Amino acid sequence: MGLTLAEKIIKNHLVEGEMVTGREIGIAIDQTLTQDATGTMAYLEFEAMGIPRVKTERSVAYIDHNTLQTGFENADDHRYIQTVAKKYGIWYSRPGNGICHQVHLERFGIPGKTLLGSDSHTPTGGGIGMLAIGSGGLDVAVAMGGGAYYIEMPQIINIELTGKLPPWVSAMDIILEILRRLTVKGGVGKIVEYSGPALADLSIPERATITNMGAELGATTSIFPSDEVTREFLKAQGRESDWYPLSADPDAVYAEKLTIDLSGLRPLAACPHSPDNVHPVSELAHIQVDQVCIGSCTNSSLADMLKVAAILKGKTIHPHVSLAISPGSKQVLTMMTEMGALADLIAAGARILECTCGPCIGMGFSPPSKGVSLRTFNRNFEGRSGTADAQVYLVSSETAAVSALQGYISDPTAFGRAPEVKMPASYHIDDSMVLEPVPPEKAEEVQVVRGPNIKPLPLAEPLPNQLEAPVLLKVGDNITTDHIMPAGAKILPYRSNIPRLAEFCFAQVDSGFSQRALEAGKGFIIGGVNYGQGSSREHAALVPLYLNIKGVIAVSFARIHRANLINAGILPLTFSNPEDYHKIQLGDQLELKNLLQDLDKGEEFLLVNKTKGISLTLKGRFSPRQREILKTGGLLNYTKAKAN
Ligand code: MIC
Ligand code: SF4
Repeated sequence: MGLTLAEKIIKNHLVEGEMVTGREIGIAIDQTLTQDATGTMAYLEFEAMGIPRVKTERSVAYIDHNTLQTGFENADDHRYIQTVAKKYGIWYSRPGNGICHQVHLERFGIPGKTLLGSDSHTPTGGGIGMLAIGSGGLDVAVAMGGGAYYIEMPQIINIELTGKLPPWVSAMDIILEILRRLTVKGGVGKIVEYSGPALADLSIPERATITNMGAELGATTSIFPSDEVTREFLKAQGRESDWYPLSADPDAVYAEKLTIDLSGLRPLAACPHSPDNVHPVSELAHIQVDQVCIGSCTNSSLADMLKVAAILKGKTIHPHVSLAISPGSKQVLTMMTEMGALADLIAAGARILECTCGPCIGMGFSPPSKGVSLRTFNRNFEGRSGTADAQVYLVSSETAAVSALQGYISDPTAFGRAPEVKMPASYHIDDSMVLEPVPPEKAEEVQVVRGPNIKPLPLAEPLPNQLEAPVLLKVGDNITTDHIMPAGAKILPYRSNIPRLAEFCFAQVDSGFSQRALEAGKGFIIGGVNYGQGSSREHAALVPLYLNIKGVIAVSFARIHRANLINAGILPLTFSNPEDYHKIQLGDQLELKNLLQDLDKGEEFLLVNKTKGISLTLKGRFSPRQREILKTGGLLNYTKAKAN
């Protein structure tokens, strides 16, 4: 029986377990990436492990998220990351060099390699045939130390792309169509593998848009074959020697198969407040637009910028629209400058932002009250833009640019001839903004500089056998990590200061939660379906840990967040019968009587709701390794205990 593309890479990197769907496997990690909003924590964790140097082939620390620097906090974190990187063997991509996923694709990604990143959009690397996975910072720290990365062997599903994209329809519309069909839970426990005749016409930036936003499906990762298109891209990046051909065997077996005829696609938009709330742009044409943002790790390539510039050239954006453009990298910005596109954008009225995440994570450029914001980004969760009542729509660069001119959400197919942009045969290559670490023998000389905002890590305690605690919060379905631990310009400066960050935990959902939890001293959270979807931020587990949360009981969990809870020593359990969700209320006193025995015995846990006088069965499918992690009090304690 033949192998799928993902199975081939997993097989080559398998260090533990069997490639049987649902079983835990350990894979060796070749490359890691961090960004600054998760990086400080990841490097503090790496330092705590006491390993003198990273053991990966390449680890890169990017500064791209927290760049507003409205106080000393972000700048201190950057300096900490710069010094820690220099000392421990990590390449440091300076602020200004670009968004981690864009730069990694351009300069470091290699087909067939594994990449683990402390950012949920790490699967962007799947665009060039890497097995690129997002995780919490602690998993990245362990991988930097040479440890394997553990996941449940995903199902591999195939999406075959046929036909040809019509004019004005783009890769963003392909992934929006997939989100429309599969929803934000459709990819959970799965790897999405792309194939089909249409791939010959899909450039690497287009493929990367699709793999990037595969994160919104909840997928473990998404991957394209490494073919001639990949070779051309790497050649244009001066890295043809990194190319390696990779594809699935012709007789590979997939768990599911879906075919999408690109010829039938139309411009689409994800409407507020979920990336899977997808509708044709033509049906939204009456909606007036207040702001348009073009960029983010989803659509900030040179091709995007050139297309937008061609659409705006010689025109001025609509009087009631504010347009922000954040190019994905220094390479993109340099080339759009050299090619004249930047001047066209400025002339049309665009506000040029840094090559960073910017508005995507609420780092500035928040919309006005009740404002409609059209963004080429990947997430439109409520409040994420920094404006609680903003209405955010996710669209392609083409739809965004045309709408910026019209002042209304506009279907670009009604806008005349689509722009044709020709990509250069070679990109502008200048890696001078990526700093090399010192050789191991010089590491002693490097002083790691810590600012006053960097506070110690919270550490979990081993699980007790009897756990009695009240329900401190009950939430509904599809709770995102942006609900649990909001981002944005006001809160992000405290990513390395858990006690301060804790004040904002669940702030939009229940402003009293944080104080209540601190006072209670221990407690449970009750969640619905897909609890913890969205980002990889381990702060959404570390802060609840600091706030004494011992367990989260939900109908189901998103993959990365569940792993982060276990890593933090917090018990994630699900209801055996989803209807039991209704049998627990805020304030109920819950008891897990034989926790350790239940944990060792199997998958069932007995929960007594003392307030209601009823018993329920809960489920927790844990691998032997995860049981040990929970018993030892989190992955950091477990890793240290193992090393000793
Ligand atoms: C995001 O898009 O939500 C982020 C900000 O990039 C996060 C990481 C973080 O919270 O720092 C992610 O996607 O993992
Ligand atoms: Fe940055 Fe937005 Fe991409 Fe997250 S999704 S890495 S915040 S650009």
